[in-house]
Amino acid sequence: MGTSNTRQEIVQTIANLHEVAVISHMRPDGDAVGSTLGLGMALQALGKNVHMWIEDAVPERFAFLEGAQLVTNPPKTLPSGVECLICVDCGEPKRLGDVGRSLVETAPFTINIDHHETNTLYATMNLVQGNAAACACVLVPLLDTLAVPLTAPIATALYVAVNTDTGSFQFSSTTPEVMCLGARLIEAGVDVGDVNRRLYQELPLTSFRMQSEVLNNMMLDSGGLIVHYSLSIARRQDLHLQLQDTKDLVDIIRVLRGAKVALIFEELEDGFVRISLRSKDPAIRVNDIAAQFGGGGHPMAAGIRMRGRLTEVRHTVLQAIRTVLHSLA
Ligand SMILES: [Mn+2]
Repeated sequence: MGTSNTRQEIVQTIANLHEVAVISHMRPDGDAVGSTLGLGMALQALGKNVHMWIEDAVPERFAFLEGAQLVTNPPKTLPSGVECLICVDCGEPKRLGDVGRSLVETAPFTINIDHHETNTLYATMNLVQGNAAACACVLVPLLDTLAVPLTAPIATALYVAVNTDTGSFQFSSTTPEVMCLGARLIEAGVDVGDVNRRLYQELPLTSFRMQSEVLNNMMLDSGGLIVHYSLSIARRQDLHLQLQDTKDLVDIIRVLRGAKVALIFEELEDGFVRISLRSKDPAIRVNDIAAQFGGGGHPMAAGIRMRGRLTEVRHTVLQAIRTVLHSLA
């Protein structure tokens, strides 16, 4: 367990670096991609040699961002010139993927900038704000202290990060400060209409097939307090879906009236089941439930990767949620 550092300490360290790598978590969401690009392009603007790495490909949905093609898979070993590995939006090294985790272990110096309250402070220097709505919200004041001008491409990447991590500025994490930050990014040149059209109004046909599958086959539990859907390998193959197509499924069922917890169970090829959890009740902290099974995340949005058969894993996790619901009743 490392120590927490001040923004000023992090800035002084970053200012003296010449070659850095910015890395974020696998299966990247908007905050992972936007924070990687926003920080990466800002450090480039300061004249640094910058690598940007994410273990899985940048999702199609975020490919419009300027600089998105600069984000590549991390190399197996750290290039010799890289003085520091900066991890963004990543609560623990294993979320970077196997390659990223080994890079954290071997890098001469690491910096961890994040907003997961479960962050393990795994880096040499750590700047973690567990109450921040997105990692990008931690980055903007950092970039200000670094005196990097917010260009339109940098602002757009950071805007996508904040927009997606707050559910389009809808979650309770959307404080006055978050709205002010959004306003600043728009002032810096974000084309709000264009960004939102690309993020939310350009869904591929496969996404519609997936949505209809989920709506037709979702299950209710505990009198509708829990809504869940399971995707087996066989079913995914029948539907001709890639893994990436299943990412935001939990948001489709989360909106059911009366539901307090929504889950997606997804059978993986390697004998694991991937579970996405969402809570709609602050009294039900799904990251605490996820932690019982080696997972983590935020109180209202968490994930688990658990070994076992789909039906058994589902039974075990649903039982844990019923227990929590029962304790609150
Ligand atoms: Mn995030």
